[in-house]
Amino acid sequence: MATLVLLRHGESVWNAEGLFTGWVDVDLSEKGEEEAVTGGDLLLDADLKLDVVHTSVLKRAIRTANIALDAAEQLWIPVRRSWRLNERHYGALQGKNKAQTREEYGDEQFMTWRRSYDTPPPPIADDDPLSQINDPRYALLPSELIPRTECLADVVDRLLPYWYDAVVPDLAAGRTVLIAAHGNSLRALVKHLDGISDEDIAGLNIPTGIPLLYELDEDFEPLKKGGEYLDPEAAKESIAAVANQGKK
Ligand code: DG2
Repeated sequence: MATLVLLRHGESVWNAEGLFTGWVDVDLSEKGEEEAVTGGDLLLDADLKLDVVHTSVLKRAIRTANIALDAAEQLWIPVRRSWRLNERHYGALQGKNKAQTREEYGDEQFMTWRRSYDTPPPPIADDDPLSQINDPRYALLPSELIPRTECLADVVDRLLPYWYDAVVPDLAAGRTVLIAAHGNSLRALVKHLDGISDEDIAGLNIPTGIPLLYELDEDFEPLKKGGEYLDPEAAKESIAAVANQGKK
Protein backbone atom coordinates (compact mmCIF):
# COMPACT_ATOMS: atom_id res chain seq x y z
CA MET A 1 0.00 0.00 0.00
CA ALA A 2 1.20 3.53 -0.77
CA THR A 3 0.09 6.94 0.49
CA LEU A 4 -0.32 9.93 -1.79
CA VAL A 5 -1.42 13.41 -0.75
CA LEU A 6 -2.58 15.95 -3.33
CA LEU A 7 -2.66 19.65 -2.50
CA ARG A 8 -3.89 22.44 -4.75
CA HIS A 9 -2.14 25.70 -3.91
CA GLY A 10 -3.93 28.24 -1.71
CA GLU A 11 -5.86 31.07 -3.34
CA SER A 12 -3.64 33.08 -5.70
CA VAL A 13 -3.95 36.81 -6.30
CA TRP A 14 -5.44 36.07 -9.72
CA ASN A 15 -7.87 33.49 -8.26
CA ALA A 16 -9.00 36.30 -5.95
CA GLU A 17 -9.43 38.70 -8.87
CA GLY A 18 -11.25 36.07 -10.97
CA LEU A 19 -8.64 35.97 -13.76
CA PHE A 20 -7.62 32.96 -15.88
CA THR A 21 -4.07 32.18 -14.77
CA GLY A 22 -2.59 29.07 -16.42
CA TRP A 23 1.20 29.35 -16.71
CA VAL A 24 1.41 32.97 -15.49
CA ASP A 25 3.51 32.87 -12.31
CA VAL A 26 1.33 34.79 -9.86
CA ASP A 27 1.80 34.69 -6.09
CA LEU A 28 -0.51 33.57 -3.31
CA SER A 29 -2.97 36.05 -1.84
CA GLU A 30 -2.92 36.62 1.91
CA LYS A 31 -5.90 34.29 2.16
CA GLY A 32 -3.99 31.73 0.07
CA GLU A 33 -1.07 31.84 2.51
CA GLU A 34 -3.50 31.27 5.39
CA GLU A 35 -5.05 28.34 3.50
CA ALA A 36 -1.59 26.82 3.07
CA VAL A 37 -0.96 27.08 6.83
CA THR A 38 -4.33 25.40 7.50
CA GLY A 39 -3.44 22.69 4.97
CA GLY A 40 -0.19 22.07 6.85
CA ASP A 41 -2.02 21.98 10.18
CA LEU A 42 -4.31 19.31 8.73
CA LEU A 43 -1.28 17.24 7.70
CA LEU A 44 0.12 17.58 11.23
CA ASP A 45 -3.21 16.68 12.88
CA ALA A 46 -3.51 13.61 10.63
CA ASP A 47 0.01 12.63 11.72
CA LEU A 48 1.07 12.28 8.08
CA LYS A 49 4.80 11.72 7.77
CA LEU A 50 5.79 12.77 4.28
CA ASP A 51 8.97 11.55 2.61
CA VAL A 52 9.10 13.66 -0.54
CA VAL A 53 7.26 16.56 -2.18
CA HIS A 54 6.74 17.12 -5.90
CA THR A 55 5.67 20.56 -7.12
CA SER A 56 5.15 22.43 -10.37
CA VAL A 57 7.62 25.19 -11.26
CA LEU A 58 5.06 27.90 -10.43
CA LYS A 59 5.45 29.86 -7.23
CA ARG A 60 1.86 29.51 -6.00
CA ALA A 61 2.39 25.73 -5.74
CA ILE A 62 6.00 25.99 -4.52
CA ARG A 63 5.09 28.50 -1.79
CA THR A 64 2.02 26.50 -0.74
CA ALA A 65 4.17 23.40 -0.33
CA ASN A 66 6.75 25.33 1.70
CA ILE A 67 4.18 27.02 3.95
CA ALA A 68 2.21 23.79 4.50
CA LEU A 69 5.32 21.71 5.17
CA ASP A 70 6.60 24.34 7.58
CA ALA A 71 3.28 24.24 9.48
CA ALA A 72 3.49 20.42 9.44
CA GLU A 73 7.08 20.62 10.78
CA GLN A 74 8.42 18.80 7.73
CA LEU A 75 9.99 21.60 5.70
CA TRP A 76 13.18 19.54 5.43
CA ILE A 77 11.88 16.76 3.15
CA PRO A 78 13.39 16.38 -0.34
CA VAL A 79 11.67 18.25 -3.15
CA ARG A 80 11.39 17.74 -6.91
CA ARG A 81 9.81 20.16 -9.34
CA SER A 82 8.57 19.72 -12.87
CA TRP A 83 6.84 21.83 -15.51
CA ARG A 84 4.76 18.68 -16.12
CA LEU A 85 2.87 19.46 -12.90
CA ASN A 86 2.16 23.05 -14.03
CA GLU A 87 -1.36 24.34 -14.37
CA ARG A 88 -3.10 23.84 -17.71
CA HIS A 89 -1.89 26.54 -20.10
CA TYR A 90 -4.95 28.74 -20.59
CA GLY A 91 -3.81 30.09 -23.98
CA ALA A 92 -5.11 33.51 -25.01
CA LEU A 93 -7.44 33.49 -21.98
CA GLN A 94 -4.51 33.98 -19.59
CA GLY A 95 -4.99 37.28 -17.74
CA LYS A 96 -8.65 37.61 -18.86
CA ASN A 97 -11.44 38.08 -16.34
CA LYS A 98 -13.61 34.94 -16.01
CA ALA A 99 -16.92 36.77 -15.45
CA GLN A 100 -16.29 39.13 -18.39
CA THR A 101 -15.31 36.21 -20.64
CA ARG A 102 -18.51 34.39 -19.67
CA GLU A 103 -20.56 37.50 -20.45
CA GLU A 104 -18.81 38.13 -23.76
CA TYR A 105 -18.84 34.57 -25.14
CA GLY A 106 -21.81 33.02 -23.32
CA ASP A 107 -22.13 30.17 -20.83
CA GLU A 108 -21.59 27.34 -23.28
CA GLN A 109 -18.35 28.62 -24.81
CA PHE A 110 -17.06 29.66 -21.38
CA MET A 111 -17.69 26.20 -19.92
CA THR A 112 -16.25 24.49 -23.02
CA TRP A 113 -13.00 26.42 -22.63
CA ARG A 114 -12.97 25.92 -18.88
CA ARG A 115 -14.09 22.33 -18.44
CA SER A 116 -14.39 20.41 -21.74
CA TYR A 117 -11.88 17.57 -21.98
CA ASP A 118 -10.57 18.14 -25.47
CA THR A 119 -11.30 21.70 -26.63
CA PRO A 120 -8.43 24.09 -25.86
CA PRO A 121 -8.90 27.87 -25.64
CA PRO A 122 -7.43 29.91 -28.54
CA PRO A 123 -3.60 29.83 -28.48
CA ILE A 124 -1.55 32.68 -27.06
CA ALA A 125 0.73 34.51 -29.52
CA ASP A 126 4.48 34.11 -28.89
CA ASP A 127 4.85 37.91 -28.69
CA ASP A 128 2.07 38.27 -26.12
CA PRO A 129 3.52 39.65 -22.84
CA LEU A 130 1.77 36.79 -20.99
CA SER A 131 3.40 34.08 -23.17
CA GLN A 132 5.97 31.81 -21.50
CA ILE A 133 7.99 31.27 -24.66
CA ASN A 134 10.99 33.28 -23.37
CA ASP A 135 10.71 32.32 -19.72
CA PRO A 136 14.18 31.13 -18.61
CA ARG A 137 12.73 28.28 -16.52
CA TYR A 138 11.65 26.57 -19.76
CA ALA A 139 14.90 27.32 -21.61
CA LEU A 140 15.88 23.65 -21.79
CA LEU A 141 12.52 22.61 -23.25
CA PRO A 142 12.30 22.45 -27.04
CA SER A 143 10.12 25.35 -28.15
CA GLU A 144 7.48 22.99 -29.58
CA LEU A 145 6.98 21.44 -26.12
CA ILE A 146 6.14 24.82 -24.56
CA PRO A 147 2.35 25.01 -24.80
CA ARG A 148 0.58 27.95 -26.45
CA THR A 149 -2.71 26.54 -25.08
CA GLU A 150 -3.87 23.27 -23.58
CA CYS A 151 -7.06 21.30 -23.05
CA LEU A 152 -7.26 18.84 -20.15
CA ALA A 153 -6.40 15.94 -22.47
CA ASP A 154 -3.09 17.71 -23.27
CA VAL A 155 -2.39 18.02 -19.53
CA VAL A 156 -3.03 14.29 -19.02
CA ASP A 157 -0.58 13.57 -21.86
CA ARG A 158 2.25 15.70 -20.45
CA LEU A 159 1.59 14.83 -16.81
CA LEU A 160 1.51 11.02 -17.05
CA PRO A 161 5.20 10.61 -18.01
CA TYR A 162 6.08 12.43 -14.78
CA TRP A 163 3.61 10.32 -12.79
CA TYR A 164 5.15 7.08 -14.06
CA ASP A 165 8.80 8.18 -14.17
CA ALA A 166 9.07 10.25 -10.99
CA VAL A 167 6.12 9.76 -8.64
CA VAL A 168 5.37 6.03 -9.01
CA PRO A 169 9.02 5.06 -8.25
CA ASP A 170 8.78 7.05 -4.99
CA LEU A 171 5.52 5.31 -4.10
CA ALA A 172 6.96 1.93 -5.06
CA ALA A 173 9.89 2.59 -2.70
CA GLY A 174 7.37 3.00 0.13
CA ARG A 175 7.63 6.80 0.29
CA THR A 176 4.65 8.88 1.32
CA VAL A 177 4.35 11.48 -1.43
CA LEU A 178 2.94 15.01 -1.43
CA ILE A 179 2.12 16.62 -4.78
CA ALA A 180 1.53 20.38 -4.61
CA ALA A 181 0.04 21.54 -7.88
CA HIS A 182 -2.99 23.19 -9.49
CA GLY A 183 -6.71 22.94 -10.11
CA ASN A 184 -6.40 21.42 -13.58
CA SER A 185 -3.14 19.49 -13.28
CA LEU A 186 -4.67 17.78 -10.22
CA ARG A 187 -7.95 17.21 -12.10
CA ALA A 188 -5.87 15.45 -14.76
CA LEU A 189 -4.18 13.25 -12.15
CA VAL A 190 -7.42 12.45 -10.31
CA LYS A 191 -9.02 11.55 -13.67
CA HIS A 192 -6.23 9.05 -14.20
CA LEU A 193 -6.28 7.67 -10.63
CA ASP A 194 -10.05 7.34 -10.35
CA GLY A 195 -10.63 6.31 -13.98
CA ILE A 196 -13.09 9.19 -14.55
CA SER A 197 -14.57 9.41 -18.06
CA ASP A 198 -13.85 12.30 -20.43
CA GLU A 199 -17.44 13.51 -19.90
CA ASP A 200 -17.64 13.18 -16.11
CA ILE A 201 -14.35 14.96 -15.44
CA ALA A 202 -16.12 18.24 -16.36
CA GLY A 203 -17.94 18.07 -13.02
CA LEU A 204 -14.84 17.65 -10.87
CA ASN A 205 -13.39 20.70 -9.13
CA ILE A 206 -10.45 20.80 -6.72
CA PRO A 207 -10.56 23.10 -3.67
CA THR A 208 -7.63 25.35 -2.73
CA GLY A 209 -5.36 24.43 0.18
CA ILE A 210 -7.10 21.28 1.44
CA PRO A 211 -5.03 18.06 1.38
CA LEU A 212 -6.64 15.14 -0.46
CA LEU A 213 -5.42 11.77 0.79
CA TYR A 214 -5.25 8.64 -1.38
CA GLU A 215 -4.29 5.18 -0.17
CA LEU A 216 -3.17 3.20 -3.22
CA ASP A 217 -2.94 -0.54 -3.81
CA GLU A 218 0.03 -2.40 -5.30
CA ASP A 219 -1.04 -1.28 -8.81
CA PHE A 220 -1.14 2.33 -7.57
CA GLU A 221 -4.91 2.39 -7.85
CA PRO A 222 -6.99 4.06 -5.11
CA LEU A 223 -8.44 1.82 -2.40
CA LYS A 224 -11.21 4.40 -2.22
CA LYS A 225 -12.23 6.30 -5.35
CA GLY A 226 -12.09 10.04 -4.85
CA GLY A 227 -9.73 9.74 -1.90
CA GLU A 228 -10.47 11.63 1.29
CA TYR A 229 -10.19 15.35 1.99
CA LEU A 230 -8.62 16.00 5.39
CA ASP A 231 -11.36 18.62 5.98
CA PRO A 232 -14.40 17.37 4.02
CA GLU A 233 -16.72 20.22 5.08
CA ALA A 234 -14.30 22.97 4.06
CA ALA A 235 -13.60 21.06 0.82
CA LYS A 236 -17.30 21.02 -0.07
CA GLU A 237 -17.58 24.77 0.37
CA SER A 238 -14.41 25.51 -1.59
CA ILE A 239 -15.38 23.10 -4.42
CA ALA A 240 -18.68 24.99 -4.83
CA ALA A 241 -16.81 28.30 -4.96
CA VAL A 242 -14.48 27.00 -7.70
CA ALA A 243 -17.44 25.62 -9.69
CA ASN A 244 -19.18 29.00 -9.49
CA GLN A 245 -16.23 31.10 -10.66
CA GLY A 246 -17.21 33.42 -13.46
CA LYS A 247 -20.80 33.69 -12.26
CA LYS A 248 -21.96 37.07 -11.05
C1 DG2 B 1 -6.77 28.25 -12.30
C2 DG2 B 1 -7.85 27.27 -12.60
O1 DG2 B 1 -5.63 27.52 -11.98
O2 DG2 B 1 -8.92 27.89 -13.14
O3 DG2 B 1 -5.51 28.78 -14.27
O4 DG2 B 1 -7.12 30.16 -13.71
O5 DG2 B 1 -5.30 26.15 -9.87
O6 DG2 B 1 -3.42 27.44 -10.83
O7 DG2 B 1 -5.37 28.65 -9.78
P1 DG2 B 1 -4.89 27.46 -10.56
C3 DG2 B 1 -6.45 29.13 -13.53
P2 DG2 B 1 -10.24 27.12 -13.57
O8 DG2 B 1 -9.90 26.12 -14.62
O9 DG2 B 1 -10.85 26.49 -12.32
O10 DG2 B 1 -11.11 28.25 -14.12
